[in-house]
Amino acid sequence: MKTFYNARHTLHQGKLEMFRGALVPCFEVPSRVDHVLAELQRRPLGPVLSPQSFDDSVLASIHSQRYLDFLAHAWEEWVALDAAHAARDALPSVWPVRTLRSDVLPRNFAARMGLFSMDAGTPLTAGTWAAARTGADCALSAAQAVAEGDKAAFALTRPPGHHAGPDFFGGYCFLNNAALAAQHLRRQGVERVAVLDIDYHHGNGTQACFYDRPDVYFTSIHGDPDTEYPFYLGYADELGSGAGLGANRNFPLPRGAGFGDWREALREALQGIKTFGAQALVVSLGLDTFAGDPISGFQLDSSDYLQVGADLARAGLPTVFVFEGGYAVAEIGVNAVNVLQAFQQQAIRSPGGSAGAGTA
Ligand code: OKP
Ligand code: ZN
Repeated sequence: MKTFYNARHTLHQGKLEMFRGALVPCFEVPSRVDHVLAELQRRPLGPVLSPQSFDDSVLASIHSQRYLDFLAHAWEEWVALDAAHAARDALPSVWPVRTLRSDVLPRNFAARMGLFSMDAGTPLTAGTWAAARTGADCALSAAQAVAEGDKAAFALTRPPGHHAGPDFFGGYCFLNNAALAAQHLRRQGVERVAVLDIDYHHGNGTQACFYDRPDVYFTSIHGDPDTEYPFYLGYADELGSGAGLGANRNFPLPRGAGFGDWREALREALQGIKTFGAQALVVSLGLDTFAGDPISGFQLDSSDYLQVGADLARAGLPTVFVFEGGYAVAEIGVNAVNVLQAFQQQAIRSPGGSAGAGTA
């Protein structure tokens, strides 16, 4: 499969994030993607390509215009406030929670930054917009390749995307790459698209983008939000709303869950996708389900990711993989490419999925 690589990812390098009352070094670091790229050069997955440039129309159909305008100009506004700001990243510190207004857009920069964010762990830097915007092009290029008949494609980019909602950033995410890929597939004529989120953290942003839509099914396996970030979404009783009722399915698992329970949830999630009648699949590929992840709590090992890739291939759907989280940097290349290579090998063995080529 083709990989669309965001060479501008290094322009986004957060310095510090707020964690337990202290500013600590960011977990979401550029070397994460460097390790995946290095592994792709060691193992024969396919060509590594630069993305095509897409105009802003798909972005504006997922994110609000006032949010996109804020992101595109936030850094220059931040530095205009005080030249000393150039040396440190912008973090929000005030939010319009219940009873406060978010319809009015204040002139004050901090007030707007809070209005468009969900946590103080996601620094906005000089190169955040450039990196995120090119990342969106990677996701759209991968979706385009699949729309044109490729069996699968991979968007290798950071910052990640699945926590970013219609009009907010957070959880290290700014533009929702997986949602953009799904929306692009819809616009290219795929009538029913599924998004499967296998990052450790619930993809609250992606769920929010499609919650009331019957044409995009969202399903996620993640740490129980009762104890795990993003806390305020991702419960099993979230089934969609209005016309989208029945097109959302969450599988929260307790912190500490092992591969057996995780894989059973994957089986059920894929069953839901099949019942929905998806014609294409977008996978939010987080690798923070790994036992060695420093901020997460599942127990997958590196060889388990081979099973994950093969299980995904047996769904028999054209698939866009979008890189999300994963903070065990030394192992993230092997773990990511294990999923992708096993997917590719299984897809060759049983084209069209498990129904195609029998057993084993
Ligand atoms: C992003 B993705 C750790 C606190 C948690 C937010 C986690 C965002 C995860 N310092 N901060 O889903 O991997
Ligand atoms: Zn995550």
